[in-house]
Amino acid sequence: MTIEERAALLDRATATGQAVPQLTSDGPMSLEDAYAVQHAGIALRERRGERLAGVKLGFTSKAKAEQMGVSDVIIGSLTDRMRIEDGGTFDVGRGVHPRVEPEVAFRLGPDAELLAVAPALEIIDSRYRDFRFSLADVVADNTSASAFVLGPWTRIDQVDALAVELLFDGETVATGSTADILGDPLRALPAAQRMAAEYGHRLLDGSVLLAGAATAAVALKAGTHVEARVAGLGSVSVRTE
Ligand code: OOG
Repeated sequence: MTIEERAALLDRATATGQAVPQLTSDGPMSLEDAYAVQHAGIALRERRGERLAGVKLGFTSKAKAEQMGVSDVIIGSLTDRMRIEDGGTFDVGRGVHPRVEPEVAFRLGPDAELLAVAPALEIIDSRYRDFRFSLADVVADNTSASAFVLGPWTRIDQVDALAVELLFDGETVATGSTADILGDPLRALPAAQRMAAEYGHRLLDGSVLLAGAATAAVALKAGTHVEARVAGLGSVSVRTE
């Protein structure tokens, strides 16, 4: 399969909610090719009118890396259509097998500097069967990006040891600390800059950087009030249907 054919396969899986076999089940794929597939998939979205809204990092925490058995930090793209308003709804039935993670988000300025920080929810949804993949597979699949929700923005100060909690209908389902994200989520910026330069992502003025999960991801089902609380930053929520 060409790069474009691989991107189209994953794009269709996203649209239909039908999982596909891992791309590497046919043989190995280089990280370069995997990022080429990711960019080709974003190009398909842009042709449909979606606009780049930012970037996300994956596997910045040990909990996530251990959950998925993959340890290198990866970068993916976010578009405006992936954004859900705080308190908005997410349709679980349109996904393959969506999961949610509590995160922190940064807003970037004109020189890719950090302007503000917010509590965030990221909904990830691997397009691969059984939510299983190699590093190259998940990179090609735009790092499982599906949707994201941003809470209120705060000026950045120190965000290195804030308690993070994920709640379903008011019950705690996962806890962690922002220290679990690269030791300090502020390290997400140099990490993103390095990876963006290496793999061809753009850190645009006013865009969002999702720093990666502070906990393992938790499977979503319909009819749940999902909330992330980050001490000192406040909370952000979404309702699933
Ligand atoms: C890949 C995305 C991981 C994170 O925050 O670590 C990620 C996946 O686990 O499907 O977004």
